[in-house]
Amino acid sequence: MALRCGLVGLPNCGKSTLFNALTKAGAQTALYPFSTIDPNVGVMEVADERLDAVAGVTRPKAVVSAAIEYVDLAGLVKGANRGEGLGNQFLAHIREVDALLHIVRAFQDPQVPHVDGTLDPVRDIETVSYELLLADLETVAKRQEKTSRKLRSGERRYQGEVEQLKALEALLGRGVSARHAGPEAGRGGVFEELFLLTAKPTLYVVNVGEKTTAPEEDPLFAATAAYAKGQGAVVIAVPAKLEAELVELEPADRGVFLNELGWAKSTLPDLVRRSFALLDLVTFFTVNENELHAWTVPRGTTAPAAAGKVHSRMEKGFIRAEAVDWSDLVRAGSMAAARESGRVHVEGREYRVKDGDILYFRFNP
Ligand SMILES: Nc1nc2c(ncn2[C@@H]2O[C@H](COP(=O)(O)OP(=O)(O)OP(=O)(O)O)[C@@H](O)[C@H]2O)c(=O)[nH]1
Ligand SMILES: [Mg+2]
Repeated sequence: MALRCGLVGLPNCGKSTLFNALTKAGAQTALYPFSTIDPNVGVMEVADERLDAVAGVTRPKAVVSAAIEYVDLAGLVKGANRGEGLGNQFLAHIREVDALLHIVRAFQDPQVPHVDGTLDPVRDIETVSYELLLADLETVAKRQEKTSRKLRSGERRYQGEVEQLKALEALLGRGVSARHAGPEAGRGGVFEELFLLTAKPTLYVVNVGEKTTAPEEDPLFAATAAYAKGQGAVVIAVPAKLEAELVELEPADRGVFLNELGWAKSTLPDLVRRSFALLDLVTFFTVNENELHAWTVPRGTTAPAAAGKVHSRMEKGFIRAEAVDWSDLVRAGSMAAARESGRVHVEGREYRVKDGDILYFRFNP
């Protein structure tokens, strides 16, 4: 499982520009064969200073970072739900991602037309959300038809599903995304089978111009941030074009270029970190003399399931795991020293993997 993030937004808001910046930034050290991936999918390695620290102690021959796949989607337009623009085919692509980066335009550029004529990121968020809501309402309606048929033919157990679908329909009808569903409409039950578009964790990315070096003072960014806050959503300002230019430079020249334009640092590491946080993932590491490898799993994953990420045989034959926090290993200086100081704990099948764990799996091969 590589985490998949889809870039959505109106045409010309800067999705492809940001995509290029993200995936080229990742390509520098990437171990992934880009040529075999769909041109609209790119892999970005996740920089993780814990990996460097552990590698300093364990000296592996290779280090494999965790990765995020970014999917550059076509621009969404009004009426996508009725098949306009790329319509339904496009909506199907959104269904396949784990999370959404919803990009809105806040940059001024007379050369780049805006589909609605003016700059208004909050309006743009609502335009796109409305299309996603319509698509979800259709999904719910289709399922309602099916469920009511079953109910009529006497299968009483579908009564609960009917109630849940009604509650979901009412929620979406009020313009509320499925990810904000309360207990009666969602999670669990039929909710999980619908793969609703508005159920996906969403991060708002405001594409500010390269001149907007203090985004919090920018009225367009501030308005978007206030809107996102009202939804409990995270928002981040990114100068997409500047980031795309930055990755074309030699790493050594980037700092100077940024500082000349008044930016302290690239915004991309923060964007990547937040994409990760959005899905509530934890990272664990495996290490041997050959390789130090970072893996990501949802919070709450048990030790055998984590072992299964590494190899299915490790999950089937799981016996126990030895776990040590990465910082304890670094402080101890070696695995042997960490064991001696009692930092390594033995865990069984019920253990839930913690962020930053280094795990050694014992298994029956
Ligand atoms: N000045 C400026 N121009 C930008 C910025 N970001 C994107 N652009 C320009 O806006 C135009 C559209 O950018 P794209 O990245 O292709 O937009 P998109 O969202 O992928 O558009 P579609 O694929 O048509 O939906 C291009 O000419 C970009 O160079 C920015 O931060 N500043
Ligand atoms: Mg594009």
